[in-house]
Amino acid sequence: MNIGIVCYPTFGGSGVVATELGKALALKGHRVHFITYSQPVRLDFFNENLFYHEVYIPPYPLFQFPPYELALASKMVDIVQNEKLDVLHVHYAIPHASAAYMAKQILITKGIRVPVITTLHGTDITLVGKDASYEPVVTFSINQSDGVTAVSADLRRETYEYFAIEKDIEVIPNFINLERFKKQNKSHFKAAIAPDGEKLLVHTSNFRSVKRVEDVVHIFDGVRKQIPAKLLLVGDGPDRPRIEKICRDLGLLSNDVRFLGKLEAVEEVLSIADLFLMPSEKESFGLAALEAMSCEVPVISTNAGGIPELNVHGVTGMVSNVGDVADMVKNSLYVLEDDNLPRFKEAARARAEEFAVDNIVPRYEACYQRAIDAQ
Ligand code: GMT
Repeated sequence: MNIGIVCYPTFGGSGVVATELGKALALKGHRVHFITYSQPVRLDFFNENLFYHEVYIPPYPLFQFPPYELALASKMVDIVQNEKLDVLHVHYAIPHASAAYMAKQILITKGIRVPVITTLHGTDITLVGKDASYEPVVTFSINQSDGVTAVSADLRRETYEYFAIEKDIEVIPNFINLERFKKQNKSHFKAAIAPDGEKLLVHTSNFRSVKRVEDVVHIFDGVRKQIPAKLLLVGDGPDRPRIEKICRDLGLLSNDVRFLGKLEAVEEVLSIADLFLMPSEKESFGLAALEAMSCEVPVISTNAGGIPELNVHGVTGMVSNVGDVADMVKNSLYVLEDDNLPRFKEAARARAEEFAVDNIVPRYEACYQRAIDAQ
């Protein structure tokens, strides 16, 4: 197939899933055309089936808000027409689904029909999309898509609850490259970070309020009062100054809590981790937790959104109510016990294997084929 993938090119989960999907499809022989405003961060290898088309917005002083959606729709028209795309797959409803609808209508006037698949990733529904500023456009463009997928059953449920959706929504969960995300021998790194055998707790996120990074710090503080431990924080975002202040107020030194920033090779940090913390307020799936589990790291999480569809309580980690820091401290200490940790680690990897790229990607291919056949 000739497939167009539209996504955010950033570190965010939807961009990562879209890029990894494109790479996997290209390895299977499909021609994949990425359409976005800069090179996707995970588009890090060359393959004869991969193409990247940059959306350019010519600057003009009149524009207080550059019309990205129009430039994107125009680029989609161009690429569908000239590269003879069979299907357009847009990741994250806003503004990709409505831009795709516009492109599709323009293409019809040229006698070209292309099906549009929209994948809902989470905040496009649970936070941003619900807002009255966007809701009518989100509802309309989901209903106009030829195929709709959501990354968890919970996100599917929430989409039906908050929007008047007439379409079937297929659940296709996030997936993982088990070869890249596997425990590597990084003992020198571990010895440098935790020279006295301290337990290593890790969190990765975009440091937005929905991730509740302050809970990460408080959980760590509770754990280290009981056992020697260190915390590694990967990622960056608007809450970071606030989190740094909380650390200082708690008397946590830079040796106890390390801010590692936006690391590319997160699997190297996960390879030395004992526990992954995900105390999110909302989380449609929890790709970061899946990456950790694939590296044999058990997960302490909330029961928000789709997380329990991934993290099995008492097996791959433990789940608690949002904000229940005391319970997450108790659970962390339980999982970290010598008698428990090995079985949690083993179960985490085994669970991650269920989400292997080879199990999930064929479901997207089938979804494309159905939409193409229905044209
Ligand atoms: O987690 C984020 O804030 C980034 C966000 C995104 O839209 O890129 O991630 C969402 O999509 C991921 C991939 O499908 C999911 O694994 C994340 O759970 C989801 N984030 C939220 O729902 C908050």
